[in-house]
Amino acid sequence: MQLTTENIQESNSRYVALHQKFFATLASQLEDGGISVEKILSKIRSFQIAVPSWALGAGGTRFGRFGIGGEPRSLEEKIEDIGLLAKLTKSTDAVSLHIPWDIPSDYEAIMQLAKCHNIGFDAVNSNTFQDYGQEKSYKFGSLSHNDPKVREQAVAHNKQVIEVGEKLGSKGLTVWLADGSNFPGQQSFRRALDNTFESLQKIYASMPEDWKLLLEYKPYEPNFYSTVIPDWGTSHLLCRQLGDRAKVLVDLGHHLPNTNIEQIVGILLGQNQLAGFHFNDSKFGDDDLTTGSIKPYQLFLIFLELVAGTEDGCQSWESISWMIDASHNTKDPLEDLMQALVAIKIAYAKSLLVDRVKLTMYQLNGDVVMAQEILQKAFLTDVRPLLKEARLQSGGALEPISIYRQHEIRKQLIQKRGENTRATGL
Ligand code: LRH
Ligand code: MN
Ligand code: MN
Repeated sequence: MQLTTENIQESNSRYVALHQKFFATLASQLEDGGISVEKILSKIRSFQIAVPSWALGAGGTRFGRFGIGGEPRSLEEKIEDIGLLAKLTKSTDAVSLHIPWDIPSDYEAIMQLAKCHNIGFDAVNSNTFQDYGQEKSYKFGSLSHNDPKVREQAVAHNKQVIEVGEKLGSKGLTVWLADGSNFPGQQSFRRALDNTFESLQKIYASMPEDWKLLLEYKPYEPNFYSTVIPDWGTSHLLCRQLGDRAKVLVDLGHHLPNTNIEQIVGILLGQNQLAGFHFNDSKFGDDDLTTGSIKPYQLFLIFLELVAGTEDGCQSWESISWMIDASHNTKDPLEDLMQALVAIKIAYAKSLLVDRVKLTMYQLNGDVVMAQEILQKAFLTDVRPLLKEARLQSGGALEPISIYRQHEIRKQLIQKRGENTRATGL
């Protein structure tokens, strides 16, 4: 299963004439409006979003799982899948590993393979939300557990994850805690948080100097009454006490319905406290739906905060980590990831079109209508020709999903790996 550069060129040749027509029209419109298309293209080209190792197989719900066939059977095959995404989309250059799901058996070999596919290693993720044969159970928590022995085990696991990441060249540890309680009275909120802080301190202390700790929050699930780190405020509180290299990770699905996520992003960025993102979309909760499939306007507003905050010097663009965190019950994960990568870049490109000088002027003048008009003008621009041009310039596919289907990649994967393979993950 290899798509060659020639395959991509052949596919592109079918679409390029039409693309050039659309691109030329948009480019001249934008240039007339004083926007440098080349600057925007270069930003779109260089923006890369990591893919998590657990997004390459079919996810499931507690009611069941429907395999898609040809799912990667090993870390090697996961990297091959991401390599294909990278080749077609030119929008991802890293994998985020989850330990113990993805412990490499041969580090040299795995790094060599990743290099061949132009893939690096993003932040590593620890797992203290499942029992996978470790001595003590995480049924009643991990870093927050009442039993110091369980806490020690969970801290030791995180240290081991750091060691794995160090060998691969990762520069960050992502911690998501499932810890919490299912019923009132089950847990002391304060004791649980104090224990968590103490555990995190030990983990933070064992991180290399050039690493960052990305601390996730989530209001509920798998615990349904309370979660030890339920919101960005609690995550931020812990990060502030831990030190400069601990920052808040925003997973878009980890909010209660209607939360103003763009405001959270703006505030965190303003305080230099934003570690990065887990992109997905959500209708009700942590639905892990394709990024941009439900609330594309919200995603645009989030990117506007990011562009504004970084342009204003609150935090550098490079200091923020970008990753997709989604799970697919009904779609081919590779197609879904292609859709997500496009949706993220669409939101980014649109946010770059916002005339921030005028926006600030209207804000200062209290002109609510015109401020909104500025946002609408950018949001309603069809920026897809810009994304296509950026992909074309980088050697990617003009129509990634079409070429994937034309070459029947999933069918090939099923032939090679089997109908009933199951990727490790959620
Ligand atoms: C928690 C979460 C977290 C990861 C992943 C597997 O809901 O989003 O970011 O560990 O799931
Ligand atoms: Mn997440
Ligand atoms: Mn999640």
